[in-house]
Amino acid sequence: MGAIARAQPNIALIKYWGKRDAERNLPAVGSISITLDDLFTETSVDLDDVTDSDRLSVNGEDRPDLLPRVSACLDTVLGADRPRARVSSRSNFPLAAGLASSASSFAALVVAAVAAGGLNRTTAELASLAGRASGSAARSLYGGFVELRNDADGIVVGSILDGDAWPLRVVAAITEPGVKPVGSGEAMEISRKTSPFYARWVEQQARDLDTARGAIADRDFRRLASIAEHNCLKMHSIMWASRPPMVYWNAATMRCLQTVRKLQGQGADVFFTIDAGPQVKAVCTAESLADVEAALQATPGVVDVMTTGLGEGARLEQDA
Ligand code: 2P0
Repeated sequence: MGAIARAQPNIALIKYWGKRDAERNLPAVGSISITLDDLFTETSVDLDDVTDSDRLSVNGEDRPDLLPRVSACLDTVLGADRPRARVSSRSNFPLAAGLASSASSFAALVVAAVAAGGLNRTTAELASLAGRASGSAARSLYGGFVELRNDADGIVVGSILDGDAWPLRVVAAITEPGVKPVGSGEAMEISRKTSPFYARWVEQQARDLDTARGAIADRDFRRLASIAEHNCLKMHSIMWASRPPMVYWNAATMRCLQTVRKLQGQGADVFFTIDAGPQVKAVCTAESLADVEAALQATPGVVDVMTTGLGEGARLEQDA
């Protein structure tokens, strides 16, 4: 039995940073994201192979180093007595560089694994399963604007607005395509244990979520821009003040922020957000897109620019 699924990454506007339960991978805070369109991960899971161990290939290369997390996810989805699996995954954007590749990878993996195992799961159940593997992956089960909330037992995820209802654009400025030095799961734990700002971050998150939710409901770009930039810079401040400090930015990251500030000064509807990596994502309206793309392309140190709109949630492509 085999299945193929496709999922897109998502970019958090109000960020997930920190875990309340590392064992179950439950986030300490809620988050709000947008699911992207043109970037994707496609994953096939085959359970027919008569092998005694799982196998994983990523973009055509065997990756035994990434296998433990994938096998653990398959155990969660299919049970520990499941057949061994051959997993093959392909993404059309740089991996592990702060472009949310774990979100699209684990969302696609869970959808494909459930189908390959002949199981039926609701989208909410799929989101919880994906969240066990990678917190941000839970959000990639849904399209458009997505909120992940904490509840007593786990997480509740859902779409809060269709992408079509407010078709924003995202321009990702790649400043360094290499793999990041510290993975975000580990970095979150260092932040939780050592950053003097961490407790305040957790305390203030509900307010930031309320503001962003309201701005999205009203399609108020400036209000969303202001809270998203604030929330992003707060998250990075936690990391800068951790011990050891974690600074994901490089000189070009900073130059991109200056580019965005300059565009805002010229009246463009654009704001920046940065995840656990040096890339800058500029979120903008369709009217401002051409100016944003041109300005980021011309920013020294930017090696590539990728533009996308908002897309749909993870889905099954083929079930055999
Ligand atoms: C986010 N990030 O909300 C935040 C902002 C990065 C910065 O979620 O440990 O790979 O696998 O649950 O989902 C990246 O962390 O972390 C992330 P795990 P994940 O998008």
